[in-house]
Amino acid sequence: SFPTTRALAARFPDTFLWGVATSSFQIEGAAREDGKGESIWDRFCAQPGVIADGSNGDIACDHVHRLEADLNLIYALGVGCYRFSVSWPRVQPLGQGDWNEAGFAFYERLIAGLQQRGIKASLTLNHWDLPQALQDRGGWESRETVGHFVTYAREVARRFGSRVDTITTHNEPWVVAVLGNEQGIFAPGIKSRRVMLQVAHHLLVSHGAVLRALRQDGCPAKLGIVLNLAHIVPASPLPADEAAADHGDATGRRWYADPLFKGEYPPELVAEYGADMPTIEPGDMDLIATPMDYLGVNYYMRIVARGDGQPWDPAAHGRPVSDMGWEIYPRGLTELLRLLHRDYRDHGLPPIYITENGGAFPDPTTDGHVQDDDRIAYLNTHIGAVADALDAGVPLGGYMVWSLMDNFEWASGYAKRFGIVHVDYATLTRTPKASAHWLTDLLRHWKETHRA
Ligand code: PNW
Repeated sequence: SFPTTRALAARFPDTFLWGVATSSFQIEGAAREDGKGESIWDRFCAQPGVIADGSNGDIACDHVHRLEADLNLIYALGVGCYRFSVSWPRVQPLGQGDWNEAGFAFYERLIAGLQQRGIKASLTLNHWDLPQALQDRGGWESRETVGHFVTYAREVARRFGSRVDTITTHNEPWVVAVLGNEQGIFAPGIKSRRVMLQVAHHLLVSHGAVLRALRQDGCPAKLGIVLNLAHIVPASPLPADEAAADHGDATGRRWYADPLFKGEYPPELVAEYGADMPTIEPGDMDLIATPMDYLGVNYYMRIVARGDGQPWDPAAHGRPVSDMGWEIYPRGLTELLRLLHRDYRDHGLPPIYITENGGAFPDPTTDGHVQDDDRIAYLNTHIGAVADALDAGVPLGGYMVWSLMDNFEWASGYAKRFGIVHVDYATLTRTPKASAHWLTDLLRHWKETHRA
C-alpha cells in the first residue's frame, strides 16, 4: 500500500537536499581524550538514576576513532549531505580561553573527508553538550555564556565556514530550556520555570548575535537554527482541550518562532509568565529577529492535548507508536509545515529543511541482518508527507534522517535505536539495516529521475 521508491522519488525536485544526521555527544565517545573538556552531559550521566540504562557517552559509537569507516558508510548511502555537531568542550575545553587544536583536528578530518566524497557538511554549533566549566558559572542562564558562544562560533566559522554548506546555531532550544532547565530530565538537570525562560532567551539572543557576527566576518555558509516541533491537536472539541492545544503550540512553537520572525514573544504567555519573564536587554528582540538563511525543523510526532493536563496516551487509544511511545502521525508533518508557512510567510520565512525525522523501533534481527520494516514504513510515509507539503507550496529545501546510526539516546541511554545503520555496542560493528538500503534505493531513483 506504500508508494514505490521510484514513485516517491519522482515527487522531489533535483535541487532537494537529502541527508542523515547525528550529534557529537551521541556518537563521538573519546570523552576524555586529546584534551577534550568536560561537558554538562558528561557530568549529568555520572549521576545515578538519570540515564535509563546507567550508561554515558564515554565510548558511545566510538566515532572519533572510526571516522574513516563512518565517512564511507555515509558515502555508500548516496546522500547529498551529512548533519553533525561540534562538541564545544572538545575544541575549547573550558568554553572560554584556550583552543584545543587536537579537537579541531578531528573536525578538520571530518569536513575534509566529506568534501573528498562530494558530501555537503551541515554543522551545528550547539547540540546540547555545553562545557561544564560554563555551567559552573551559570550556564545558559548567565548572559556571559552568550558572549562566549559568539567567540566559539566565530572561531569555528573562521576555520570551517567556507567549507560547510550550513551552520546551525542551536539544535532545539525548547529541549535545552524545558527538558534541561525546567523539567530537569536532561542536562544540566535544573527544575525552574524562571531559569527555563532565561535560558530560552539567552539561546535565542546568542543565535541572533552569532548570525550578526558571522555575517560581519564574511562567513559564506548559510546560517539558521533548528526547532523541534510537534503537530498539536486537542483531544476533543471541548473548550478546555482546545485551550490546552493552543497553550502547547504557544509554549513549544510560537515562543521560539515568534521572536525569530516577528521579534516578539507571544503576548498571552508574557502575561501568564509574569514575574518569571526573563531579563530582556534593549536590542535583544531585534537581535533575535535577525533574518536567517533557513529554518531547520525536527519532526517526530503528533501530540494530543488534554485540558486536565493529563498526558493522552496514543497506545491506549489504539494509535501506532514508536519505541519511544511517540505517536506515528505522518500527516502531522504536512500540517505543521503548512502552519509555519501560514504564520510566517509574511515575516521572512526562509526555506525550511527537515533536519531530523525518524523513529526508534525494536529492529528484528536474524544473523546480523536487521529487517526494520517499521522504520521503512515510518520514513516512507513521512517523506510522502514532506512531498505533500511541497505540493501545497511550502518552501522546502531538504530532508535528513535521524539518525545515521544507533547512538546514545540521552536519558534513554542505548536502549532506543534510531539508526538506519545498526551498531553492536559489544563490538561497535556497524551494519546497514534494511532501511539504509531502502534510502539508497530512493536516492538512486531520485537521481535517475533527474538525469539528463
Ligand atoms: C531530538 N521530546 O531530541 C534530538 O535532536 C536528537 O538528539 C534526539 O536523539 C532525537 O530527537 C530523538 O529523540 C528530542 O521529548 C528529545 O519532545 C526529546 C523530545 C524531542 C526531541
